[in-house]
Amino acid sequence: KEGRGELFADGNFGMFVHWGLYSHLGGKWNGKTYYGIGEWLLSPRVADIPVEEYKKVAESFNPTEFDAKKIAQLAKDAGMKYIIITSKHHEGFAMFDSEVSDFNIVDATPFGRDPMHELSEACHELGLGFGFYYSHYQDWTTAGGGKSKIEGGDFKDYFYNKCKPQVKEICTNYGDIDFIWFDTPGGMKKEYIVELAGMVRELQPNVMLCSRVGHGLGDYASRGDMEVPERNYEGLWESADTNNDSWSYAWYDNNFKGPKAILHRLVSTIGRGGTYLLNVGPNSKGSIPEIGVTFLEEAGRWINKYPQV
Ligand code: JFZ
Repeated sequence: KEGRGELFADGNFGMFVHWGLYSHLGGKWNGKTYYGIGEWLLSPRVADIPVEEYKKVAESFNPTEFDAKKIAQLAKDAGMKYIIITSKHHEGFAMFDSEVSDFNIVDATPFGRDPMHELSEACHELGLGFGFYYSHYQDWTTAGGGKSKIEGGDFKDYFYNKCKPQVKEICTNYGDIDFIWFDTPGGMKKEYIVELAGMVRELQPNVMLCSRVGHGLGDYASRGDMEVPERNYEGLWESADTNNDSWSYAWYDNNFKGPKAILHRLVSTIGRGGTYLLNVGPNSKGSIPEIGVTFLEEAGRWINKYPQV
């Protein structure tokens, strides 16, 4: 891996990981199951959990089975070239050690470790690329954040007091970063996005930004979710998909794509000139559901059957 964009030219297959407090809940709140995408549980559209109650969920989040080396090795065995993981999703919870907000995995949970640090090291050791998902606009538990459940905040305050400084942290504390996968820019003004993307490029000159950063400032296009595009596109593009139906772990979701389905989608995407970003969802304990692991390994055995030249 030599420089900017190399992973796109050479990679074509990456692992996406959705993991957060929502993974601890797994699609269930107060005994009731909410079907759909697990990471949206807190939203008014789903279980509409009060912010104060949601924050308490962190007190019992203790993913002691999280094994960064195992996840990185799985990606490698599956034939993938890099991992992109949720550092902060719309719920506002930082899955990394943050000085900016206490609502993070090191300060707010009994786990007390920084899994992003562990995973970035594991990827670097295995020669895999590494990147972060960061929800820059939506932050449902911070005043002023996009679609916040807290009334009366100012986006400017959220941007300067949380979003920008946290993005600085993820661009500073984890070595070389290959991707920042910003998402759902919503109504964010161009000036904010210019400022944020500019800071990222200064701190991490080799970073690739996906189009969801907003206002056309990305390096490559991220096509619609969970689908294999039906035609070729110009330029660099990726298709983001998931290995079952939800992005994040949901207890009821056992609809895992088998090895043939994975390979079919991978080959269809690559054959049309794209990169295939396939998501997995570790659970409350930090483990990726076993069936999903087995299917990925099986697909990888076909990919890795012939030595690389
Ligand atoms: C977003 C998130 O809201 C979701 O939770 C997940 O992280 C996913 C990868 O990204 O959802 C989207 C964003 C954009 C589209 C679809 C779902 N889109 O452009 O089709």
